[in-house]
Amino acid sequence: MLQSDWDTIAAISTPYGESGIGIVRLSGPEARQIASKLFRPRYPRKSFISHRVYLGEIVDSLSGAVIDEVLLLFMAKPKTYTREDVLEIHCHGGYLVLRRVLECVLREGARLAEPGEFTKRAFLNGRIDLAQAEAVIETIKAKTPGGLRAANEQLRGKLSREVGEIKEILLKVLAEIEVRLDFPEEELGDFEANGVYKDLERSSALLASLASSFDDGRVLRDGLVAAIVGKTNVGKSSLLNALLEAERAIVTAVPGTTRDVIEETLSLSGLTLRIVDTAGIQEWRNIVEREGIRRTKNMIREADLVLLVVDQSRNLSAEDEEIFRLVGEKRNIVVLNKTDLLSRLPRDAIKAVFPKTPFIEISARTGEGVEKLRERIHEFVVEKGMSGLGGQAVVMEARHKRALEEALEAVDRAKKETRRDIASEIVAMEIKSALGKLGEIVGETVSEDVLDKIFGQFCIGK
Ligand SMILES: Nc1nc2c(ncn2[C@@H]2O[C@H](COP(=O)(O)OP(=O)(O)OP(=O)(O)O)[C@@H](O)[C@H]2O)c(=O)[nH]1
Ligand SMILES: [Mg+2]
Repeated sequence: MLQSDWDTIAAISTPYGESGIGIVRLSGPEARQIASKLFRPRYPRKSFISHRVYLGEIVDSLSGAVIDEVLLLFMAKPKTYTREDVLEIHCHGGYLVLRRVLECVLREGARLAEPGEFTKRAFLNGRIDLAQAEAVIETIKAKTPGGLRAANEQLRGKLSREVGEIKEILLKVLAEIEVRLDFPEEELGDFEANGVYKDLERSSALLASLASSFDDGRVLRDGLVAAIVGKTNVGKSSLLNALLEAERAIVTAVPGTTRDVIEETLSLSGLTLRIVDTAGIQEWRNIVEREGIRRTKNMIREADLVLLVVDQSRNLSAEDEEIFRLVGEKRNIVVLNKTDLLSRLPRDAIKAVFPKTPFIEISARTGEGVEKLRERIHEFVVEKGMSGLGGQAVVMEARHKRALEEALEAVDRAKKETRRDIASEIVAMEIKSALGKLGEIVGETVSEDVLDKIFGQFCIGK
């Protein structure tokens, strides 16, 4: 569709509720005309100069009533968010005011925008690619400083550039192969074939590393998860409270106090750490407890870090051992709790199970050692968080990860095939398929329903 065929869309771009300012935004060919019908400038003028702000009133064209005093910002295409004429009416941020301004705008011929339609136009008009459009959602929805930074990098085109570099390599390879397919009688030599293989190897490595950055992306966006696990009554909930410095979880001397999973967040070095307190495990044969074991197992699997709590005032029991087994190789910190009580736990017994894991002695009751534990957790968070920032782009969307993996599979199949026959239709086909997958990320080759799904996640007015 040509840009000139598009209608003018309008929406309230600020959240509903009471606020100092609220904005009604318009985009499209009629924006300027609609404004001139509704807007009465304080200082009369014939036309709007682009990227200027005007003071005046919005007047209901039916009743002639003044709705609000506003600032009007007009931005002429193409230097706008959508690359169309864009108009912003900054009025007072009351729901009724905004509603009435919007109604007037719609009456003058604008259409209510669909969710994400402004950004969709920015994409369709070529101002941003699809990965950048998705970064707009990530930016709006970011809940952690790290997630915001990663979204910002993507918005500025970091991922798109890296995908573009891989595409360049693949296009070069494809050209090489197509020459051989077109001129089978020419002797093009083995040396070239070698180059093709190397290029495929390089793109395969780049694809693999980009795809695997999705884990870092998840950490940046959602924060790290630390699960507190251990048998009943060792002081898991007490530890959660000590870390949060708040009485969040119920603590009692009765084993089995915590029944459900409790989650709280702690902010460390710009990253969010979600701490999860779990139900302790006891009496293994009991049916309910078997459910407890299953849940603990899942928690351990999903966690980035396990805080394994052991009561050092008692010797190890079968339950402790079972939990050690569940934790296995998972990254963990062993927390020996209740140091205010007499020690009955030989430290060697812990070392024997976790020779490489550091252990920290604390008393959740007196607070002794808790700061040290917090430092340990902090080190872990920093180490994890840093791996996801700087250097390579971080993949934030599951959609991108899937496309990268599929491209990788195609490249690997092509690689295998080149070993047998460099001038092969199959190699060319696989490379084309990989290029198609990469095109999906930036939106060159993407279906209408994928677009609908992506822009449907936006809020109205963005
Ligand atoms: N002396 C001493 N008692 C502690 C310490 N930490 C916890 N406790 C006590 O141990 C008991 C159990 O504490 P919780 O924090 O409820 O233990 P939990 O591991 O969450 O227990 P469940 O939820 O039942 O699995 C309570 O009576 C706490 O007061 C500590 O450092 N020293
Ligand atoms: Mg508890």
